[in-house]
Amino acid sequence: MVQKVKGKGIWWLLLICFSYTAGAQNPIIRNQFTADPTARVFDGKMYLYPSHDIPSPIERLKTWFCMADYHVFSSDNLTDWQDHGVIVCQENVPWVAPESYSMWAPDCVYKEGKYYFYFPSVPAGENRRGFAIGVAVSDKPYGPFIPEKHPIEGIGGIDPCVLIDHDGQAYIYWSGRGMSVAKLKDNMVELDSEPVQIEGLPEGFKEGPFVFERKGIYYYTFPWVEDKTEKLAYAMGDNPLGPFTFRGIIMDESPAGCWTNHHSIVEYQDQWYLFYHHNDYSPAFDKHRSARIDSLFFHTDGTIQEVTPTLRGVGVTAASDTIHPDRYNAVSASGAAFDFVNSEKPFEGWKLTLKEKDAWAVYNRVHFGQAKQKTITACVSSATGGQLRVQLNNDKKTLVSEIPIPAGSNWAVVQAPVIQLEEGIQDMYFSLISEGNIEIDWIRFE
Ligand code: FUB
Repeated sequence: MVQKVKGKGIWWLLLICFSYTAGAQNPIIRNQFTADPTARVFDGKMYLYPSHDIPSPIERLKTWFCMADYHVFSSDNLTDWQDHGVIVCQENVPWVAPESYSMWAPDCVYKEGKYYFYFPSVPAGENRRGFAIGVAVSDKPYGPFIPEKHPIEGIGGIDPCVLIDHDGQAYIYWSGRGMSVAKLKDNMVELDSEPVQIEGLPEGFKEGPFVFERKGIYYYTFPWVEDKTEKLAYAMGDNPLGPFTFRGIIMDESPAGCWTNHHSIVEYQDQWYLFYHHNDYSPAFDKHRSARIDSLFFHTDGTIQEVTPTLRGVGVTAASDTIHPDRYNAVSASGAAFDFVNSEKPFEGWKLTLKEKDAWAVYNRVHFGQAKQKTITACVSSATGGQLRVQLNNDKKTLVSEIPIPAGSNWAVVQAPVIQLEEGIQDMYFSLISEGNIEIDWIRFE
């Protein structure tokens, strides 16, 4: 239904809102669960190899992890992600137990023209117990991947991570029965040394190793339970085989209680990023997780600055794209909150509620180009009606627009003229300047 209403320089365009899916904010993949995100840069493009949580079709896993396959995603800007579809599934791996639904955290590396995708799962066979780690090989980072017939001999465990050192030697790290490492042969599918335990790590449950090198320092990073749930922690060393020296926390426990975290750390276009997961789309069940990204910085001595998880994530949002203020950088101490638009359908995303006068939210990095936008469009809902002020969050608090929100019981798309803008990338400040209670799904500029 579309209804146009005109009044006082404001155009109202009332209709049922469509839920737009834009990238750039956390979580980054918005139509399926994506856990254990391993990010790798191949040919100047970011590829994401997560595991794929699904609601369990079998009783045994109804309250546990359940994963049948892997998708791969890619992005040039960390904002728009392309889903290349399923690259490996439990049915097409000869050694995996059918219906084990245990395609856990993977990794993928490139060596001499081939992409090697490493993944743990449960092997078939009556006497087989626990997890093994297999490999699938492709000519392209997005497949098709051909699985090896057997898992890697000599590994029992989960969460593979492969580091290829400057001399071409590859190392495989995994967890399960301790935290292990071994050399890989040139063929990348067999061990070339006996597994050894990583030395120098703190006591407590650990899994999900991710190892990378920067400026001659090897970083051994891992989820670690020091208290109640997993933190991301790290140790530093000067050899891929260790020993490592424990250096502290990369990301603290989730305040929302998601028990696992699992990550990767990668440099892209001169910026380091932490990929990790959180149960954004499934607050009541933490085995349905979603990949996130935040920027990561090093101190001058090479230690890692602790990362605070954000809703805003990374990347720049085009002013013409849908801006979701519910993925804010900051909000007022009271009167502002986010919630699902439709709690029955979490993938429809969130809304921002401003529920008292002067409640506000800040959303950073919107690109206005030459600032020629004339109209602001917002998808809003308000039982009371209210007045939304939109400003740039600069020293002058440039007034971009004021949008009267009509009282009503449905979502409505409203438009108002742009008063003033500035060129380039700007931070936005949204506030309720009247009494009332308004909800905002998205905003964009034309
Ligand atoms: O996704 C299943 C398991 O949960 C992973 O293998 C662990 O690292 C944890 O994230």
